[in-house]
Amino acid sequence: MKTINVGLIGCGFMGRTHSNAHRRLGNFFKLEHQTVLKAICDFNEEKAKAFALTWGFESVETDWRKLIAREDIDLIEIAAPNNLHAEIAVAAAKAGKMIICEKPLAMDGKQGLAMVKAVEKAGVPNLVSYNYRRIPAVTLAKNLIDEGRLGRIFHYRAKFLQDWTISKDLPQGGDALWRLDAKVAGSGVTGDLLAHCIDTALWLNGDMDRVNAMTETFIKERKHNLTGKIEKVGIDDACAFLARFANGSLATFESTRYARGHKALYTFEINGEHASIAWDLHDLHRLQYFDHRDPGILRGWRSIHVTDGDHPYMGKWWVPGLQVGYEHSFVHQLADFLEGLANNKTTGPTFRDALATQYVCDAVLKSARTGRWEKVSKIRQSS
Ligand code: SOE
Repeated sequence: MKTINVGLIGCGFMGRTHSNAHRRLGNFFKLEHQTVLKAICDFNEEKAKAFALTWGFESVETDWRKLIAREDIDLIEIAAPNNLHAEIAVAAAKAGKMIICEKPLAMDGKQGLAMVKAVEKAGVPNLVSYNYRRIPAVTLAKNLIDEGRLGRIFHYRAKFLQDWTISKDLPQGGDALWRLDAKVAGSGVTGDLLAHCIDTALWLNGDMDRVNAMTETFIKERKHNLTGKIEKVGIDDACAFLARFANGSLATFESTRYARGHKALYTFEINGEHASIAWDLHDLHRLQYFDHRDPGILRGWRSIHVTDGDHPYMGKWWVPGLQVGYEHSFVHQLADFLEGLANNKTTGPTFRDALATQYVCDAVLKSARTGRWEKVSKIRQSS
């Protein structure tokens, strides 16, 4: 068995999802490679030490440059805030490290392109953590579409709704709330939530050509945790956009952190000539499927409980009927990445694939500013 030594940067929520994936992986997936949690890196040493104890990292670093310079590290995982992704990834690529980077790839397409060039020049395996692709029901949707069961696609509809920033007393910036600080996050719901919807959509439905968007910042000023001052809010609290795909289908996307009652309601529905599918993160182990070719008296929406051994990934877990959850999507992502290494196959979404998502986000934010339809810059997909 080959060993891959992991250096993880960032011990927030995403650092936990990545660490948990490494801990679960070997117990459930028989792979050629095994990963070792070699080092955790965070500028806050106390936090990093506590994290190392909880998750079993062998060592602690407080400077990501030192981590990248270590010869005993093979894979760098970037779970740090968005404004650090590019600098870390480019340095890691130059040092010849494999990279798994949290989403969104970068602050904007320009940074993203530099990252793609760096990993491709270095020839290092790379992956961006758009984890929802690896929910078994979503992978099943991909398989059904690729088999042609839906026929020509007419409509794609996606939403990602949350409600955690409604209070005007919530500050912006700092450790837990950097997602509200435009200088650190790049954008609001567009990069944080719609990026997930866009990644899934490009994967399931192909290239997007044009978008027409509107955004809103409902609370214009918030106290900044780092300066203690009331500062302008630069992120989009809500975003809705129309899109046209290259395959001729029409789409609507919506995301907000102001949908009272919704915590992480990611949903999509796709309507094709023969069949439709729908999925809902709050009921993530089910795929809704309607097939017009069923005999008339039996025609109706089926709710497929995606827990059978022949459903994607499910043969690795428990027994039919018993479901898995959010955290398993990170285990699946890691398993696919390592399987790709073993078989010399590229596993998406690569940096190049994630740049396509970044370009859609850029076009969405541009359209919200100009009030016009905007073209999406093109990049060749790798998967
Ligand atoms: C934000 O609340 C967030 O944690 C995103 O950053 C994640 O990417 C998403 O999966 C859940 O919501």
